[in-house]
Amino acid sequence: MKLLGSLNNPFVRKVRIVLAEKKLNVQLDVEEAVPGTLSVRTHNPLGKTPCLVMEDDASLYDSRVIVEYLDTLSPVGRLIPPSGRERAAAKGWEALADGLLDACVAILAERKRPDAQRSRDLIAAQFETVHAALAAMDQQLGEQLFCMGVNFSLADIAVGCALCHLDSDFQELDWRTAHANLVRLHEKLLARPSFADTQP
Ligand SMILES: N[C@@H](CCC(=O)N[C@@H](CS)C(=O)NCC(=O)O)C(=O)O
Repeated sequence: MKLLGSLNNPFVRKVRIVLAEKKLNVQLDVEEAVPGTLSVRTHNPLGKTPCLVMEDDASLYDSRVIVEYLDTLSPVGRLIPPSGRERAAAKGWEALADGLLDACVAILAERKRPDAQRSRDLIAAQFETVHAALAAMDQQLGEQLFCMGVNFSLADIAVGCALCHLDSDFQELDWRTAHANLVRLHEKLLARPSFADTQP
């Protein structure tokens, strides 16, 4: 198997952290992973990464599908609860963190447009989404050790990737002051080898 994706893509990082936590060895292919190019579209018609190319050349996308699959490959460190409300809750955390990242991606894309075409309203609306997601995550986490309570899970990985992305690409955004619970979680996550070894 190989994973198409770049080192600074937060969705790719989520997959890489899952691989590290599951002790699975999958090669990262950065060369073939320029988003929107023909080589990526050959494997993912949406032209996005991450994309996991398997032994028989079949491919999996997007990151949520990939990590769900990877979690089934090894019993080491189960990251997604097997069923029911717990499973839905973990996937809900992931949807929230990924939604925050989608808003970040939209802001960065808009900022790249020429000044005359750039929509300040769109950027403001996406920032509103980022702030609302941060508030929801901080409130849901409360004083728990991890997002799902006492157990580390995919939810923490997704939230950690979102927070790290804010630190790398949105340094002007002070997410720490109003979100003490997330600060505590973030510090704990950075101490894990899977996070430390995948720093962009
Ligand atoms: N929902 C997707 C999001 C992936 C995504 O947005 N990837 C971006 C990079 S951060 C991309 O490849 N964009 C290329 C494009 O839209 O052309 C996932 O979780 O995999």
